[in-house]
Formats: sequence, C-alpha cells, structure tokens
Amino acid sequence: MNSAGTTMPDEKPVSPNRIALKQLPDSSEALTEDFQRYQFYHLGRFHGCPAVYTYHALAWTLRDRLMSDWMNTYAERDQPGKRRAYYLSLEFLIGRALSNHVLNLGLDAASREALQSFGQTLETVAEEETDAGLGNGGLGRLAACFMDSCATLNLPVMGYGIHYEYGMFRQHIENGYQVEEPDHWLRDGNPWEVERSEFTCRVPFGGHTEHFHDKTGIPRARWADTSDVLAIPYDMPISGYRNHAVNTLRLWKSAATDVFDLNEFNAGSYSEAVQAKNHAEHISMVLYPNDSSENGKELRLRQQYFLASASLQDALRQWRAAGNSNLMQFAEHNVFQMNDTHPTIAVAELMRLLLDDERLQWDEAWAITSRCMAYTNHTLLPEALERWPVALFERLLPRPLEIIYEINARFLRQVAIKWPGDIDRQRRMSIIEEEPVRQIRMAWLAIVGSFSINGVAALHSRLLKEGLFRDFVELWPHKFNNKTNGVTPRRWVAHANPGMTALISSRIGEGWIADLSHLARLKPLAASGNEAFHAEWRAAKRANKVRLAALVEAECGVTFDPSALFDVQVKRIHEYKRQLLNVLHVIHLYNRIKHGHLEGSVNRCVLIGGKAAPGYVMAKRIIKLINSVADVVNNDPDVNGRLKVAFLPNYRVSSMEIIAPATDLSEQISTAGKEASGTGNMKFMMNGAVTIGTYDGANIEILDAVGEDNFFLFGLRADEVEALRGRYQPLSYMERDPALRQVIDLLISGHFNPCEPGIFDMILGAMMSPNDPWMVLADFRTYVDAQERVDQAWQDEARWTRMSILNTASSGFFSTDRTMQEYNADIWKLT
Ligand code: 26W
Repeated sequence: MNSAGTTMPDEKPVSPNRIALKQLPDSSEALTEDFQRYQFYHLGRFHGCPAVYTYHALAWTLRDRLMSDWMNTYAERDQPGKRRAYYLSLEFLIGRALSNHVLNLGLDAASREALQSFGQTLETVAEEETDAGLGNGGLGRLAACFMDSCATLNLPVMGYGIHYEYGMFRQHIENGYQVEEPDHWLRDGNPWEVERSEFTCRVPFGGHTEHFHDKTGIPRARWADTSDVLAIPYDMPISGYRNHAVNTLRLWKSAATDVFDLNEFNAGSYSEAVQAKNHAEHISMVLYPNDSSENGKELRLRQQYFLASASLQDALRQWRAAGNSNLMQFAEHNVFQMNDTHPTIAVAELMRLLLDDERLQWDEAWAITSRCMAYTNHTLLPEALERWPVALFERLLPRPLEIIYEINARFLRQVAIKWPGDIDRQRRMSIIEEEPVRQIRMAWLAIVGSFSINGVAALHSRLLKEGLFRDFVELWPHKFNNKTNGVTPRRWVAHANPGMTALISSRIGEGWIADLSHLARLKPLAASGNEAFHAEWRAAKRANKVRLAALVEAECGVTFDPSALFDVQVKRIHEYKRQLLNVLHVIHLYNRIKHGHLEGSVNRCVLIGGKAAPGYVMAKRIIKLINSVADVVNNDPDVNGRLKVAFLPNYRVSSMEIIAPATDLSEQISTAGKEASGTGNMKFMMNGAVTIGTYDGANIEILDAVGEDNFFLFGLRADEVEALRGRYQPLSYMERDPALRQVIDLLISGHFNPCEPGIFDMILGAMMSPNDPWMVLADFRTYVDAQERVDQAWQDEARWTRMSILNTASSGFFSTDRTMQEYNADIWKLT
C-alpha cells in the first residue's frame, strides 16, 4: 500500500522468463473426468442434482483450462519497457461467461460430451449462470465488448472496474408498472473470479491537508488523518477467440481497514466500529442504476475515487513489478482510457500519487499525467454531464481538490495568454463552475488532463467539436478524434446465432469470426440466383424467431407467430430514445385495424423491452403505457392476431442474445443528435435485421454501409431539430394529420386506461408541449410512412431476404475488433 503515506514492502520484479504453465488436456475424456471430479468430489452432488451445480462444475473445469493461458499471457507482458493500456470504467456489463469461454476455447463438443455423461445439455446448464449485470446499458456493454476484442487481438489491455455486490436491478412488471428488485448476482458464488488479496490497496478519504517544505526546501503536501478504505482486487479472465490470450478484468471490492475498526473498538464504541466497516463496504455495494442523468450522490463520488485511486496505485505497482523504475518513462509505458467522465478524478489522483508519494515536481508529474490519460465521451445530453459540488470535494477529497485548483489555475493562465482579456471564455472554460454553486466540471478536467478525446460515432464526434467542446477544440484541435463504436461478433453472432453462423461459415469459411470484414463476401449471395442460400437464411431466422416466441410466451404470456414481422425496440427507457413514437405507431396500426383499414399492412409482433431508472418518473410511466396498450391490443378480438404487442421484463445481456437473432425490424428512432452512437443497432444489423431509424449516431454509418435501399430512414436531421427549437408547435402536426389526431384522441379518451383515469396525462402533456425536447410528434408522419415502406418490403419475401443478407454482409465495420484497432493505432500505440 503506497498511498497516503503508508508504505508497502518493495516487490520483487517478477522474472520475465517465469516458467510457462503447462496446458491441461482438452480432450472430451479429460474434460469429462475433471467435470465429474468437481461434480462428485468437490460439490458432492450426483445425477439429478439442481442444474446450478452442474453449471459450477463445468465452469471450474473450463476455468482450469484458462489458467495456463491466463498466467502465460500475464508473464509474457510482465517485462520492462512493455507498453500497456488500462480501461477505467465504472461499468462492465459482461453478462454470462460460460458459453463465451466454451466458444473461445473451442470446447463446445468436449463440453457437450462431458455434460451428456450427466444427462444435461450445454444450453440448460448455461441458463443457470446469472448475468454479471455490472452496468446500465450501452456504455457498460461497450466496455465488455472492448475487453473481448482486446483479448482476441492479443492487446495488452487490462480493465479496471468495481466489484459491485448488487448489479443492475431486476425488473418485474406488476399491473403494468416497473418494480425493482435488488440483483444479488453473487449469491451462488462466482466461479470465474479470483481474489488477489496480495494486491490490496488503501484508498484515503476525508481528513485534511498539511503543507510543509521537504529537506531540500521544496514545498510539499501531506493528506493527513484520512479514513482509509481497502480495495481488494477480484480478477475475471477475458479469453481471446482461439488465440490462447487471456486478459484480465480487475474489479475492486471495498473493505474496512483493520486498524480503523480496532481503534474505534478499543475506544469502546463497538457499534461505531461496525458502522465504519459498513461505511467502507458500502462503496462497492451497488451499481448506480442511472443511465444518462447524473444525480450527485456522495456515495457515487466515493465509488469514482475508489476506482481511480486503487487502479492507478495498482498500475504503478505493476509497472514497477515488471522491472521499471524511471518514472519519467511511465507515460511511455502506460495509457489510461477513461470511459466517460465517471473515472476522471484519475487525472487529479495520478498527480497526487506522483507529487505526494513519488515526490516529483509539478511539471514532471503533469508531463506524465497529461501524456497517459485519454477520455471517451458517450453522451451529448446536458443532464448527463457530471459536475461535483466543491463543498463535497472539500469534505471527501481535500487533497485531490487542491490539485484540481492548481491544474485549473495553470490551465486558465494558458487560456489567458491565448485569448487575452476574454473573461467570458475563461469563465466558460474553467474547470470550476462558479454559478449557481461552485462545482467541478468533470468533462473539462478530463479534457485538460488528456492527450486524446474522442466521441463514439462520426456525427457524435462532430457535434461535440462544434458544440460542447468548441472552446477546447480551438485551443487543442489535435486532441480530438472519433472512434465509432462496435460490438463483438463472437458473443453477438457466433454464440447468439449458431444457425446463421453455421450457414455463413458453410459459404465463406470461419475466418469472419475473427475478421468481420470477410462478411462482405456474402454480398454476391444476396443477389437472385442464390435461392437455396436464401431459403436457408430464412430458415435460420425462423428458428431464431421460434426461440424468441417461446421466451415471449413464457415471460409475457403473449403469443408471437413466427411468420409475422418481428419489430423490436430494446434499450434503456428514455424519452430521447422515443419508445413513445413506437407506441404511437402501434396505436395507429390498432386504430386502422379497428376501422377496417387492412390494406397494405402485414402481421406484426412488436416487442419492447428495457429498464427505466428508478427515479425517472416519465420513463416508468412510458413502461405502463406500453403494457396498457399491449393489454388492449392483444385482447381485442377485432385485431385477430394481426398485431401483437409485448413488453419483455428484465431486459439484459442474455435476453439480447435471444432477441437480436430473431429480429426482422430494428427500431433505432432517437431524436436526431441525441443518441451518441447506439450499439444495439449494430447487433441487430449483424444478425440480419433491417433498421428503421433516424439520421442519428451510428445509424448514419450503418446507412452508409448498407445503402438507402436496405434501411428505412425517416425523421428530422440533427440540424433540423435544432432549427425547430423555439418554434416547435406540436399541435400543428395534429391539425395537419388526421391519423395522428386519432391516435392522440384515443389516448385522451382513456381507451387504454379505463380503470386508472388520468395516468397518461403527463405523457400527453409532454408530447403536446412546444417545449418537448424530443419532438415526438414532429417525426410521427415520416415514421408512419417509413413503416408503410417496411410493410411493402416485407410482403416481398425475396426482397426482404436480400435486404437481410445485405445488412449482415455490410456489418463488418461494426466489429469492436476494428474499433480496438483504431484506438490502438491512434491512441494506445501498443505493440
Ligand atoms: C452519471 C450518470 C450517467 C450514467 C451513464 C451519465 C451518462 C451515462 C452514459 C454516458 C450513458 C450511456 O450509456 N451512453 C451510451 O453510450 C453508448 C456507448 O458509447 C452509446 O452507444 C449510446 O449511444 C450512449 O447513449
């Protein structure tokens, strides 16, 4: 432990030629033997035991087979002068691991055989694994896809996150309303993690600072009387695809220090001692379930600093353990990628460690810090921009606060030199916001402290440069860049869609799984004359739809007919994502059916899923509306199966593995300029869904890749949305469009909520307000028109099949392998 004045015994550098661990045999016989040993001798369970034990026995069997590669990957990189990257993220939404490792290790057949000896299938056993839901949505899932690709590309990247006891809450639906339940995902134990207490760090909080001059007369600071918390690392293996590389995701769990407890205890205050322990352990207790709105809670700031401090201490330790010692080379050897502003306190923390612990001079410390930090922005929503009250920092993190003040003072001097007398610019660019209360602008701290700042799709990066970050772009244009997101094709195609995977591989070989650009070779097969392939393509999709229909039946009690169009929107519930627009379309279809206008439309099954932040009242009401509309539509005999609507509860990574392969139509209908990228859109595309979407985020790049004929584009563009602000008149759209009028009238009439009058007034009020930031009604007409084009295309089976194949064939760019190669080429520069 080398923080806050405490020292740790020097570690012996690990020898680079540490003996390579031998691999365990991979044969079915060996696997079966090990598996049975775990089942009988370790777990003491026999045939017919609950499947969860079988899952554990298989997980351990596989983990043993990861261990040699894991240790060897580590040893190989554990050499002086080797450059590494660290991905700092408050969220890693990894989902399940078992099937992923089975796929990556190529142990499918052997695992199945081992299980067969026990009368179990891989599918049922895999279902026993609880999703590791350590994230909210896109940002957390992206981190998980990045980890997968880094391992597959054999890039020396380690993820640092928090070992939350409770992940993303479980969502139930009661009377149409969302009900949250804690997600105690570790209840049955986590067979994948390895506790490494030997690397425990100490993270300081509270206390006060003292300033003094050291022996050489240099001014120094000390952070004294801190209440320290221990950070204990839990490592999860991240296997690469059939390349024997295994990277590490290191998750920190908080614990009380013994000293801390004992002092209180000896003073006779037992309950205070326990309180302190609880206080420390709270830090890693629960994931904040807010996606995109920052709510300024003290515990959240503690989580952020806990992660940043422990990770940086650990990276310094690792770097020394690898045999390095000249700190001035630290930035040559290390880069930290900050996943949004959440871990951005790392900028101040690395400065603190270098100044106070390592005794460097300010300029030296800053030269290192500002050369090894990089920042990724994931949102344009102003309410998501993190700002922390200075008063909170004074109490919790007094020393980092002093450092932020100093960073800001030096930075503002630079601004003043470049733009003398431009006081307004200094106010705008200051890391400290003065009004209405003094707050720290974390995004500004990230920009000032980083050598690279990127957005996550082309439009998003451009809008950042033109808007929010404009002043900084004028100062440091070279720092800003774009890195369009991706998704891992291993989880999202090879694992989730075995039918389509086999079909693709039968035509172009298996190379696409590790190099998704190969998918372009499917393009010629989309043309007519390949009817056999087309029929197989449809059959694979149909099998996936049967699988999803079974899930929907089981979870929602709604029957989906696999021959209908599967129209899907799954993502966090948020006004900007406009699930409401989708609902308006559903009501429009229902209204048409009720009026006997059946011409031109096709049988549709509409599936919507996603969680609302527990405090987001409007989002929760939207869930209720979806369920209310579904109730009416599904039970109206006039509808007669033409339209089905279901809200899938507890949407999570493992549900998407069933959903994406079964989807025909992917709904990506955010208000233009609001969705930074989207990644669900890419998962659907890879699995042969066609997108209906606005000109927003990565939709634009999807459209470019697949062509206008294979994408249903609609709606205002980002610049049009902005131009309309201030003059938006939702009522005028209703006056001009009788179909819209009828939809709104049905809602107003209480048709969907006869027993709960008034519950949707807040939604109606929001949509009909000239201040509706999401401009739902403005895009209604073009959306409905686009949906009619969808119906036409769907009725032409050959055409739809072609579109579907072309979507998959054009999705090569959206692999995180490509994204990671770009991060590496432009930012990380790992060898
Ligand atoms: C502090 C509260 C908070 C929590 C999460 C603020 C902001 C966030 C994230 C930035 C929200 C998020 O997940 N953003 C999504 O990031 C994805 C990966 O880049 C993008 O594909 C999505 O468009 C973006 O909404």
